Amino acid sequence: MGKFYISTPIYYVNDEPHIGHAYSTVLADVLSRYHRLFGDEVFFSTGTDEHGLKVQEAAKKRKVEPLKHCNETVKRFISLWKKLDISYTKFIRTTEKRHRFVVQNLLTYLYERGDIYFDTYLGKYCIPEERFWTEKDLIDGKCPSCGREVISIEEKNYFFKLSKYRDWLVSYIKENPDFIRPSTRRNEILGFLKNGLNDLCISRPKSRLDWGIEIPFDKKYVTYVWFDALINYISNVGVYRDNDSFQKWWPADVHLVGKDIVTTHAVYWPIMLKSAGFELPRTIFAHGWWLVQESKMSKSVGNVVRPVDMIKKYGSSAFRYVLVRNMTLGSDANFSEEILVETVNSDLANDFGNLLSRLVNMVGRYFDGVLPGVTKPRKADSRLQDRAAALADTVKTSIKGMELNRAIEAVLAFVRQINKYIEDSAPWNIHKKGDTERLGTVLYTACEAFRIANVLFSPVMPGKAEEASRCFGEGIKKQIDHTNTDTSILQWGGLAPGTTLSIQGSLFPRIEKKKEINMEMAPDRGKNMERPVGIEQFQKLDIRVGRILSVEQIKKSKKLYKLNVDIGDEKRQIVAGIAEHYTDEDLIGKQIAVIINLKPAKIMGVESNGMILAASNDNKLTVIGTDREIAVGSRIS
Ligand code: ME8
Repeated sequence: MGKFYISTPIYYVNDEPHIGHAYSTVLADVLSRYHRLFGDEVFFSTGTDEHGLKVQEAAKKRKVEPLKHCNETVKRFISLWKKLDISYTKFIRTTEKRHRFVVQNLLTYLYERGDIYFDTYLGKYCIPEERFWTEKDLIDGKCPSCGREVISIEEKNYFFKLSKYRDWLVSYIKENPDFIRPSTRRNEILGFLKNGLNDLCISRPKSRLDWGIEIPFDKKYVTYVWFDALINYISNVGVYRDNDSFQKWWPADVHLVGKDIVTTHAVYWPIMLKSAGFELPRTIFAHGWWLVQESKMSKSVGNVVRPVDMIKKYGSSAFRYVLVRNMTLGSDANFSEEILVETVNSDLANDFGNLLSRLVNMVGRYFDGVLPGVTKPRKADSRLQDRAAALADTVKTSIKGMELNRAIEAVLAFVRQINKYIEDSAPWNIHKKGDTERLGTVLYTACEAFRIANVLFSPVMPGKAEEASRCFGEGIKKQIDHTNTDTSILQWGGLAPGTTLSIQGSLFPRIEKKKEINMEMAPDRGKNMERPVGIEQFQKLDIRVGRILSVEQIKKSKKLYKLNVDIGDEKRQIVAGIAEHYTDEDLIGKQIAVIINLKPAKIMGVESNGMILAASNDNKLTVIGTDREIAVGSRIS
């Protein structure tokens, strides 16, 4: 039995949790449950980030003390995690005494070791993001991360020597390809480190902000909220306090984060650990962004999705399923209730839920509800059994590779296979012929295959999987328990012939589209097009200077070229419809503008990973390039 330590970010308690928070936490929960299912002992860490200006200001707005504000808001997170069936091991709040003790201990250690020093700071500060920037980081004088105004600040502060560790970090990232995943984020961080690394200001004078952990060697200061927050990952498993636990769990296997906070996790955090003499986490995995109507959720736009509303309408299992099924780990995805309803109706109501009621009904009708046994299995029966065995391995491999939606697709494909097996075997005809032995064999085989599919779906939908398993009796129901690490439940033969089956209504009743969907939330592309684009939306496009290295005509297409384009850190294969406008000689060596963070697509069966920009007029296309040489990979903004 192995062990697996996974963490979510700890969330700010300035507001109630939204779908993004729900997603990261559900994802970590699903991974935790799969690991337990495959026999691992799991530590699943989550919590709340309660210090800093954001929280202080939220409390001020509500005219309550910060701690009171935190105590109230944290309840909304904890209650949501309960509603969402989140099986975390330990919840950490950064205002807890045990955490403060760890942060202060670590600060003292780093200070005594000479990696923290006192200096005057001159910089630009973004209040909402709580981050300092240098002049050259700014975009049009504004915060490069959120696009808002920054203020100039000059003050004395404590600094952490990030710069000292830059070269070490670059080599570490290069030598450990799995340290930052997916590779696009890894390349981003390597790009960020290319231009040097400034030391990090890790204190805030209490005169400006006092809601934080006091710096142990200077009472006039509190700790920068990010420095305090990152430490949660070691403090929740007992560093400095519970050596056995710390030795057992650290280093973490996966820090799951959103792509917004990769720099803090992949630059500050490893250096903090290195300086303190601790091992580094094995992987920092950045998932993509949930968008609503193709845009970022924001209160002012009014498109924030409240997880509590979704759970109330559709239930925890359906909501969890849609979250993990509809986002390829690492890429962005669009959330809409319409898509949710479609997914639930097709995968869960039609394929999965229906199968269960068909099976239980047939056993009811043909065998008085008592599960028959197998006699003389045929090829079709053993094929389904073999597929069940292979399925557990496929799911296991996908989970190890963090390809969650692949795992789900595999289980769903198996469910469809069971449906097909039923159609092909046609138990109703066997019944007419009076071949009870054959009928029993088919129904047992299908029920057992369903049981295995249900077990393999249970990490995604623990609530509904438990409900489904109840049809097969108490013993089977017990299998759907997140503390269960008995892997034998994945083996064929778990159902005992002779068991009485029962059904308690439809597992996933079909959802009537019109009745449930609040139309304001449904996608409305037409309206979207008329809306002006904000700077944040534009900044989401990662446009770089690329150089065309080779050109190849795509077979059977007059218009398409397959290009190999150097974009600095990597080479991309891009399909472009410019074959009628340029010869390969025109293009090779040309510097062009490339959107590099476009979802990969297959065009005429050829993978295209990015898009080159071109202007069109009267059916003529002109590729957009640079008017003088500039380093490949330079950002266009
Ligand atoms: O950044 N789509 O907390 P936070 C997907 N306290 N995930 C999303 C999302 C979206 N639209 N919006 C948020 C902080 N998330 C710090 C973290 S960790 C030591 C400190 C998720 O409340 C995603 O995981 O702003 C993102 O990284 C996190 O919520 C940010 O939560």
